[in-house]
Order: sequence, then structure tokens, then C-alpha cells
Amino acid sequence: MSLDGNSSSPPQGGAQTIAQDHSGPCPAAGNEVRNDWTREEIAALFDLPFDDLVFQAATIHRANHKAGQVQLSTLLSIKTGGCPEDCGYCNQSAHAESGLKAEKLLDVRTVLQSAAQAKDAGSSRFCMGAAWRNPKDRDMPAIIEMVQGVRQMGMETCMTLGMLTREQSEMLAEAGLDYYNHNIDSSPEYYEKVITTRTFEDRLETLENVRGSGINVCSGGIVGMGETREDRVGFVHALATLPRHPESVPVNALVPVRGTVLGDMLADTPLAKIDDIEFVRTIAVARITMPASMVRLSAGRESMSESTQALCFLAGANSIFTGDKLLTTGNAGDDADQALFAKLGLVPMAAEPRENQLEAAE
Ligand code: SAM
Ligand code: DTB
Ligand code: SF4
Repeated sequence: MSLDGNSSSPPQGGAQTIAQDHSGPCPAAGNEVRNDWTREEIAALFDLPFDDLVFQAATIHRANHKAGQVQLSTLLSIKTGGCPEDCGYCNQSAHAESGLKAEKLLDVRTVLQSAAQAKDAGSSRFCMGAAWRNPKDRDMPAIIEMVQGVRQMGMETCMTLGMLTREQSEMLAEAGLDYYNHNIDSSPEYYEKVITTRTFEDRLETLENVRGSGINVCSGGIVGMGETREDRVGFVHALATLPRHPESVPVNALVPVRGTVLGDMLADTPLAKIDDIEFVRTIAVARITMPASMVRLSAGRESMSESTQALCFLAGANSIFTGDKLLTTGNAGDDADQALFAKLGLVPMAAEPRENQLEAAE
């Protein structure tokens, strides 16, 4: 569909058409899922007058999702700190001087207790994150028990454990894992400036392994790391041109932590903080280019005004992290979120666990 009701007109590629003619049909306002977006088209969306961009994103959102419904996920760090990777934003990197104490992998019982609490608080998905470059084979049995246990509670499961081999992906798929989170983080060009211990291609390879094993893909990134608009264009472009769009696209605003390269940069140059309107634009462009995906308003909500969050929901964000904590840093918290949902008339979405492949095969 398009805004003038002309359902047959395909999205057009010309950046100039999009940028110059605001009065006519919205060239990209289709239900059609495209994987052939060009950087020029995406840049032209970013360049739209803000109202036009948000209107177009909201229209696409309503054509593809139930307006006003927001999916709630809760995070737990199952293995904190001491990570060998050098991601410039991350306080869990052993290269950072954030003072975070490295811990061992939590035991299965502790993880399941946290999941039960998250369920009681209304969360439909439980996301378990580990500060690893990749899981070791000896970690897999405990990881599998965690997935199975959380699933048995009727929650959707998500894990983010670093790079995965195809074999490990298959093991997680068999255990019934619903989603695997693995972010591309930024444009391919900016990625190299933020992380040197693994490549953008390494990230894509894991995404391929996850996709190939039938697990839903959750992949997004961080804005506000000092990247340019062009990098944000490249970031969305990389996701929107994957052979299949990620089912879930987390857009994080950098949580600046002292002792990390980027946290210190932001503390020393406050003007580098991402502008709220530019953040909403990123959400809107993600929504337009990946119409069927869930777009998650992820880290950074704690320091975001209610109005900015409301604009993000209007622009197509339909998923958030709940609770007082993300992995290691603070989050908005359940009370603040309940108040915000009541004010905006938003309601939580129900859980829909992926068909357990083992059950399906029986
Ligand atoms: N170690 C695994 C990995 O990197 O894939 C999983 C955990 S890692 C903490 C998951 C994601 O959290 C990162 O890819 C990054 O996008 C996000 N993240 C980490 N630190 C952040 C920060 N300070 N602000 C915003 N997002 C952050
Ligand atoms: C994602 O994109 N954001 C979440 C989740 N995936 C794992 C993590 C945000 C982490 C923020 C910093 C912290 O709390 O450690
Ligand atoms: Fe390690 Fe993940 Fe943090 Fe990078 S983002 S340092 S891989 S925990």
C-alpha cells in the first residue's frame, strides 16, 4: 500500500524522487519486503522532512504490525565481564578499564529463577547474554539446559553468546532457541574503527549459521558512537540487504560507560551524544526498510525522555527491554515503563515461542 492508496505502485529507487517530492505518494510506503535497497534510497529516507519520515514509517508500521502492541524482553547477563574482544563501547571487554569484575557462567538454577521473575513481571522473552568471543564446546550443555528450562516456562528464548559455528547453531536450534542476537553494530566502515579483534564478515558468518539452522535472527547495532549520518545509512543498508531481514532489529543508543573508549569520548565531548531526532530517524528508516521486522528500542532508554520514546513508538519501534537492568547497566525499570505504557495506551505483546523443532519432527 502507499499513502495515496495506490497499492500497485512499487517502491521507486530514485533518491531525488523521494527527497524532492513530498506532496505525492510515498515511494517507499509499501508492504513489500525488499532486499535490494541502495544506500542512496536509504540516505534519501534519512533526508526526508521529519514529519514525512515519521508519517511514512507509522503508515508502514500499521500495515504490518498491530499498532500499540509492544513486545517485552528481559535481559540477563549469564556470564559477565572479562571478554577478550575489544569493542570500544563495551564495559565487559577486558581491554576496558571500567572496573567491572569478571564472573563465571551462572548456574542453570539461578538463570531459571531470574526467568521466572521476568515472566511474573509480564515479559514474554528472556534474553541471556554472555561476554564471550564465542561459546566453548564445554559450555554448551549448560547453555542448552537454560534454553530448555526457559522454554518450559512458556517464554520465548533468546541468547547472545558471540560467534557461533554452524554446529553450535544446530545444537541451540534443537534445544528450541527462538532467537539469536548478534549485532552488526554499525556500518562496515565504522565497525573497523570500533572493534579490531573480529571483522564485519565474521559477524555476517555467524548470522548465516544462525539463519541456516532455523533460529530467528536478531541483529541491529548502536547509534551515538561518534559515527556519521553516512554510517547510519550504511548500518541500515547492511541489515536491509541481508538475504532475509532479521526478525528482530535492536537499535541501541550508546550507553556511555567510563573506562571504555567510547564512553570516555562521550563524557569528554558531550556534544557527540546522538541527537534525539536523529535517533528517531534511525528507528523510522529501519521500520520503512524492514517492514515485517520487530524494531527494538533497546539500550539507552534510561536517559531518553518519554517524548522521545513516544516518537520512537510512533516511528515503528515495537519492542523494548524491560526491568531495572540491561546486561550490566541500568534500564528504565518496570515502574517507569508501566507508567509510560499507561500514558501512551500501549499494551504488551503475548509470547509466541517458535515451534520446537524436535516436537514438530515427532
Ligand atoms: N558478547 C556477545 C556479542 O558481542 O555478540 C554478546 C553480548 S554484547 C554485550 C551484545 C550487544 O550489546 C553488542 O553487540 C552491542 O551492540 C550491545 N552493547 C554492548 N555495550 C553497549 C553499550 N554500552 N551501549 C549500547 N549497546 C551496547
Ligand atoms: C542488544 O542489541 N542490546 C542488548 C542485547 N542486544 C543483548 C544489550 C545492551 C547492553 C547495554 C550495556 C550493558 O548493559 O551491559
Ligand atoms: Fe565482548 Fe560482546 Fe562486549 Fe564485545 S560487546 S566486548 S564481544 S561482551
